[in-house]
Amino acid sequence: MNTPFHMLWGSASADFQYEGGFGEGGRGLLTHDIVTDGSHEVPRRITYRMPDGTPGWAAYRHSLPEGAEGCIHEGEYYPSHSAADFYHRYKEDIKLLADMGLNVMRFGICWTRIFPTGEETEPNQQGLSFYENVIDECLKYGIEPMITICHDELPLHLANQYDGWSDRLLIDRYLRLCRVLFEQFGKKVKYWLTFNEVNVLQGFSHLGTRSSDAQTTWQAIHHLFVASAKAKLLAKELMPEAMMGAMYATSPSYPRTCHPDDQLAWMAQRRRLFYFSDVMLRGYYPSYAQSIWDAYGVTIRMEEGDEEILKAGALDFYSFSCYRSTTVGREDELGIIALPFGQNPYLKATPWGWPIDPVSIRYVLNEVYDRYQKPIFIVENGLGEIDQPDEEHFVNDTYRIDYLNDHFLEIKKAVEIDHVPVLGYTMWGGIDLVSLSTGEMKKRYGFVYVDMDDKGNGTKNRYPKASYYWMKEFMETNGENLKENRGR
Ligand code: BGP
Repeated sequence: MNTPFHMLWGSASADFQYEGGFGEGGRGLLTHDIVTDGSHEVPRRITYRMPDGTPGWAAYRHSLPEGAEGCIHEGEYYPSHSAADFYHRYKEDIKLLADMGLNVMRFGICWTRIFPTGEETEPNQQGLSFYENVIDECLKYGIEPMITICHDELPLHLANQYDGWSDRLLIDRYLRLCRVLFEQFGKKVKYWLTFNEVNVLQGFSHLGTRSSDAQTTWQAIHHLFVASAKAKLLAKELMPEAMMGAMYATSPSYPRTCHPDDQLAWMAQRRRLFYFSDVMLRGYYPSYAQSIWDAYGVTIRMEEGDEEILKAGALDFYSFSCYRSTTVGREDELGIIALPFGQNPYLKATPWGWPIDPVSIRYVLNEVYDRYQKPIFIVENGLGEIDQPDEEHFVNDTYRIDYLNDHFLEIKKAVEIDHVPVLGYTMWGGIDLVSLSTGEMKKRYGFVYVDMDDKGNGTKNRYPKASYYWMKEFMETNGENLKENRGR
């Protein structure tokens, strides 16, 4: 492949942060459609009503009270409803990516465009046509489409009706979606991700469960594992050439000090993270799993055949997000699956407090390859910053160029010095989109500025930033424009 470091390069997005087109083309309600906007001061919230009709709000990533049903409240702003309007602008956006010379585009399927409640037995043809058009548009420019089957979301009906992934029936509903996608797009799409950031699933908006107690959470995760393994088996039957992976949040952590107990705390934290990929890539629960279940008093209910399915359905490649690094020490409470978030005095941080650590990406690539010896796809990385456009809407984002330059150099070292097989890199939100954690538009990642504010006001017109032209040059010169120590 004649591309920098012989890899694919592109952009990544999630449907509910990017697509919009709410209520169009037969699309049903998603769990993320009931998540409001947020900011530094006002965190995102999920809206619900109690059986007697009383409205309520819960903090995003927390569980809902017993009996509550997620729903939309009049007068609230829900960013997923319009997002960055990819639904209407996909041709323009894909052309912008193609003109940069990019050759892969990762996007998430909106489950409720295909099955509006998740219960239907026949797919919604309008939803399928939309994604077919997106895929064809990519292929027209030689861009490899990469699909995330489920990016953190659920049809709202499945969350309300079955308490999300706590019910094993979700495996069947998810496989219905997989079968339709594989049959419809299997000849055109090679790279598939069964789930996004599997290891940070928690609360109503991710696992879709009302309760976030340990038993419910770990059991729901087991259902996800079985669903992913079954999806892999189905994929091999319907599209033998496909490469199946899942995505894990894999920002590294470092022991806070060289105190031996900090080292042990670090090991426990890494195990909490790799618990997910150990099962999904090796095909069985690691021996340390029992110690985690014991610590929480959890018993995983497995059905006959689950272990064989996990084994046979081990995934083909590892993919991950890596934005920042953290530190971990003996005083940290690990929580069920939460990542600790200690600051590192050696690193600068973004306005959102995310430490900038280019070396971390080389570290993760090596750590993961040592563990699994399977190829790796970097599917999320990038800098969330406050961009200041001039009167022509041009953003001179030199800070983003520094960030990318320094990360790309570390990827190059991982590939060329450490010999890690890296399949590709997709930067998060190549066209600006809504932030997942805060619901803000002002936390921007893109090469392309989208004229829109935190409440969805603006033309939504697209304007290439300085980083757009830098990335284009990176592709054209085969990475020759990288500079040592640019952002240090
Ligand atoms: C990951 C998610 C993405 C994305 C990204 C950046 O966790 O998979 O959906 O949004 O992080 O996070 P944020 O949008 O909160 O800045």
